[in-house]
Amino acid sequence: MYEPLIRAIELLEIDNATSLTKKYLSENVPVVDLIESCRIGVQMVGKRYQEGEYYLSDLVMSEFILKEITELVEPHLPAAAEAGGAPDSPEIVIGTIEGDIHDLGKNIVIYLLRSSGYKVLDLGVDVPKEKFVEAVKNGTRIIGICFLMTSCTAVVKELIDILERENLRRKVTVIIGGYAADEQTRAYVGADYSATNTTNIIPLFDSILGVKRPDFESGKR
Ligand code: B12
Repeated sequence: MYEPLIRAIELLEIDNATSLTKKYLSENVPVVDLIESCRIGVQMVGKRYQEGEYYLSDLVMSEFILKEITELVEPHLPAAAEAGGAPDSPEIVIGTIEGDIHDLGKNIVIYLLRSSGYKVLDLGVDVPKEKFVEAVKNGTRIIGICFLMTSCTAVVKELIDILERENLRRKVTVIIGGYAADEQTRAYVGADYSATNTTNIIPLFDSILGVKRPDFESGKR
């Protein structure tokens, strides 16, 4: 990972963070590693906020920095056609669960999936669980549920319980992602997979959908 970038984000040094990003992009570093460094940097901001050192305005600043960086990185993601990934893949439905409005990570996941050839429907933020259930009824084989607020764990569990009750659970692969979606939570809510960092996202979807992609194995992206 890129320590100077992690540190610049942690210290909310926007100019430093964007110029480091430009430098790394000009050196053709793997985009996924760059984004993962941003995730770690912003996580450090969250830690300082939790410890009372940073304020809400600092969280907002980290959001701003991450948006600037995403704009710089986006043109460096391959177009879906070049990625040669999964042209016949089923549509993946992703949203941030009700009660949660965090979407930076979700949006990054969607960029990465689309640029790897996957079809993704973005349900947005604060999405009622019924919307996910409806998507499964409409034939979606994969749903991705984003949540960073631990208070949303119960809602995600309720959603998966509804899928069980309505005999829909076996028809769909459920992936949870975001700060609150660790392995322990995955086991508790009854999801199939959890994804809390950038590097394993595309390999995870590729393995679920049986897509072989030599680029990732060679670390090119
Ligand atoms: C930026 C930020 C904000 C921004 C959000 C901007 C936005 N548009 O998203 C703002 C300022 C608006 C905000 C608001 C709040 N926040 Co906030 N926020 C953060 C912060 C610092 C970073 C989140 C982030 O964007 N990370 C960067 C991205 C890239 O990482 P990521 O989301 O984890 O996503 C990656 C992976 O997890 C994964 N992934 C994510 N989603 C998905 C989905 C799928 C399907 C898959 C496969 C993978 C995947 O891939 C991504 C790429 O790497 C976190 C700290 C943290 N540790 O997460 C706190 C944090 C999440 N916030 C927190 C809090 C408390 C709040 C507020 C309640 C504050 C307040 N008092 O109002 C409100 C929440 C309102 C609400 N109801 O949702 C707490 C939550 C505590 C908890 N345990 O519940 C945290 C953890 C800070 C802390 N340590 O206290 N926040």
